[in-house]
Amino acid sequence: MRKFITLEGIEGVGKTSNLRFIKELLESSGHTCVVTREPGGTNLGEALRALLLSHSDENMSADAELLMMFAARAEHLNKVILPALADNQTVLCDRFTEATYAYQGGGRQLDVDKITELEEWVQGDLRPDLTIILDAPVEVGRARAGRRSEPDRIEKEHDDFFQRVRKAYIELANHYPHRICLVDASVELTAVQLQIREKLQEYNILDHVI
Ligand code: Z5A
Repeated sequence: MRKFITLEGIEGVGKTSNLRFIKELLESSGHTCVVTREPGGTNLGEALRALLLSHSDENMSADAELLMMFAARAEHLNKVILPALADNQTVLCDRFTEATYAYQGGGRQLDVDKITELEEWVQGDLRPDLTIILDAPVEVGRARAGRRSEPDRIEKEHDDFFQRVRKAYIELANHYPHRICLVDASVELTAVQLQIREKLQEYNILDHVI
């Protein structure tokens, strides 16, 4: 019954809002869920997250950023994700490696082969059973996020950076349709949640009768 499900998208598209909804749906169909996030999810991961998002090193190199994402991920996999899956629990993760392809590959324009090499090193064969990408125009996500808090180091990037991130996400969904899907997140929350429920059924994570 255990599944590994990740939620992705540009800032402000509603990942946090929809994680709770997905958890409740999964639990109502018998899953025991561990909800976690990247970068983060462990003491070391949260410390790396603070470094990655703070303004203390505005000129952090793109390579250092990439390696810190995977350092946090290695710790997260070993301490949280793999033990939970081994214990037959479903892991629901706010961002994972698809974020690295989108932000460091698309946004920072790093060589995708470097990301693939790190992915294979850190994860081996492990890939999420389903990645839901919440997709919305950059201006929609930014307007929603902007209403809430001051931008962090990555959120301070310009619109063209986020346009590349969004494009990379869409390309990932087109490349791996058997495990990555897009949901239109530009519509109101209940309409987003309806699509998420349908995707969970389509990918056989949820029964069709719930
Ligand atoms: N990052 C990376 O570069 N590489 C990696 O490998 C990884 C991450 C793993 C931290 O991510 C940063 O790390 C992120 C990418 C980078 N930087 N950026 N940008 P994060 O996930 O912690 O932070 P975030 O992307 O900035 O997420 P967020 O701002 O927390 O947004 P969200 O969770 O997607 O949205 P939300 O909080 O659920 O919703 C935002 C607001 O919109 C809120 O007021 C909601 O009530 C509202 N909302 C939500 N849905 C709707 C709808 N449908 N209609 C209207 N209003 C809505």
